[in-house]
Amino acid sequence: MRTPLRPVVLTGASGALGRELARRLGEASWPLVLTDIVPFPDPLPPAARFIVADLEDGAAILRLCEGAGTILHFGGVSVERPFEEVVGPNIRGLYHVYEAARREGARVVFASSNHVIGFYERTTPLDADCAFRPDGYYGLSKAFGELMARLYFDKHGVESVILRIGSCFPEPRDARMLSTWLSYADLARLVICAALASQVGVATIWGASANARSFWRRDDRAVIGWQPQDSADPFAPTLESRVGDDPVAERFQGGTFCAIDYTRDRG
Ligand code: 15L
Repeated sequence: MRTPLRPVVLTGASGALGRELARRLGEASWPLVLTDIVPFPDPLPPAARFIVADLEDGAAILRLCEGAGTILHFGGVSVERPFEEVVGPNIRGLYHVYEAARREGARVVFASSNHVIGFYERTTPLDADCAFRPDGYYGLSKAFGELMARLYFDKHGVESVILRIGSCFPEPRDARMLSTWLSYADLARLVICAALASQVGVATIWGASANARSFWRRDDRAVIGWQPQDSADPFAPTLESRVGDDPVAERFQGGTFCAIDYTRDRG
């Protein structure tokens, strides 16, 4: 595998996906600058540095991105939370990341989420250029991030690969994840293709493995040359019947996030 010449910043390095990426990209000797608001819990890969930083501290983010060619932005709030908890890391923090990318001429690989479209029914197949239907403040912040990517490309030429991640876990856990699961290995290959592709503009890609039950169809994966190699399908016999008892969560693509604070038609 080719190794990027300029440093690769990874925000959210101490989170579940960050740790996985740090390990896999570290094994490939990528020149990583890992950052998170909490300490990195694993041994540092040989070519990596770790810098503790708050995404809300713009000066710190600019400093740690100096010289970077790629920013893998996996930091911030990653589940549904009250608005006031989301706004700092996911809106202001995202702005700091994009300002750093603009200054350095870096590409951003943005960990977006299926929760930008969570309120589509599960029976509605989607292409990546569909309208946003966020299912909470978290999904809304990710939609803001996707629009930030568009703004910074149109105005400043900053390239982004938007990964609209489904459910990235070691294994799928329930019937919904037979549609939304992304394996760790497919995630790593996706990030590598996103970072190394020659020209991407703004490319939006469904972050899901090759799942026969997927809700998602066309996207820009050909631009970066990525194809998933794993699939949730072998888990179907054990997971098909694993459904929850909340009709709102079961109806929409975003699952349980849709049901949080849901007050419409509840009777
Ligand atoms: C996400 O965006 C979350 O970060 C993750 O924890 C999962 O809940 C996932 O979506 C999902 O929809 O399964």
